[in-house]
Amino acid sequence: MMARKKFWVAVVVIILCIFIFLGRESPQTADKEEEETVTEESIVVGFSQLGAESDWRSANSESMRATFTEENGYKLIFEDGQQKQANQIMAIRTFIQQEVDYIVLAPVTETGWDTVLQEAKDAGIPVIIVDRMVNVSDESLFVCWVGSDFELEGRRAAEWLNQYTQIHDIPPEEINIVNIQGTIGASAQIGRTKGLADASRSNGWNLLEAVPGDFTRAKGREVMESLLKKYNNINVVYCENDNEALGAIDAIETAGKRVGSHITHGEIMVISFDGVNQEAMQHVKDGKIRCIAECNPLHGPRVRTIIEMLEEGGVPDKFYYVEEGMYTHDDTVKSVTVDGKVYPVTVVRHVGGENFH
Ligand code: GYE
Repeated sequence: MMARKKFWVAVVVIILCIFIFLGRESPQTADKEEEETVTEESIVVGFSQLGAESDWRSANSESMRATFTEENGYKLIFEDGQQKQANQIMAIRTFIQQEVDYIVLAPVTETGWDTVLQEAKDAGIPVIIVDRMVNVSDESLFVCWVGSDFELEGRRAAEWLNQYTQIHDIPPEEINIVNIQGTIGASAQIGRTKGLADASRSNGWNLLEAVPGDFTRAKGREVMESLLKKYNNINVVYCENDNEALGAIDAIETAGKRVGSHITHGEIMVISFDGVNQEAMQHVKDGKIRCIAECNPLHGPRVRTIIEMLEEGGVPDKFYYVEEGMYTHDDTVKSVTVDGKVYPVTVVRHVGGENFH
């Protein structure tokens, strides 16, 4: 009797052990545990992107998405502000409530950020600014900024035009430019507009008008259409991004005019910025866009390096400027010198593949 009882107790114990063992080691449970540790240890980044107006912007968003992945140890909360600062401010407030580890902000315009960035600072959340700048009274409201020197881009594009027209003996007073600007108040607009305005003044070019084009193809086409009706002597259009340039080319060709470099013989020369859109790069190869000042959108890895530095207790520089060059149709102008620094000019011979690193 006693032996039988012992036997059954042993059976029950063995079965229990098997259940416990299976319960512990089942692959599902193991996965779950792993998942939990990933999310526990992941660095949470709230990214307020300003919108999706251009190819540059899409490449920029993609760079952030491809960098801040779970495999890399991050959880990215991506918010599209749809060109409205109010939406971006709302997104930042939500990130604060969610207690994210870092806030990354690509601001639509420069001003109006003091209050919300103070709120982030009070919550102890570091803020990294990418692409355009913020204009705040207290620079300690953000840890650092990474992006391009937009005024330098504008000066480079203008200096390319200066050299090109000098080489072809085109007198400055015969150069009649319209400027299709970006989103007014955005650093990329402010810097590029200033670069051209200053060069026009010092070189003696006629800057006929500067009009906002919102960095979009549709607006670029619309404003170019009305500029062509207003002025019959435009021979250079300076577009503050490639999408506007594509729109401007549509408008010029629809009006029965030609884009090209014979600007003293009725053609209109197109100059632009970015170098991301492949159709625009094809136009450079074909000569419809004569020159693009490069603007690099791949900020994801740069922001990651900054976050890693902060994680290790390091102190990043306040401003990180990205090095950029120029894309041109031919090598009439071999390089562009601004403030004594020489910038390379790349002749576009093949289109496709990666332009940026
Ligand atoms: O050049 C334009 C985009 O701020 C650098 O914004 C960015 C600019 C870029 O829409 O295409």
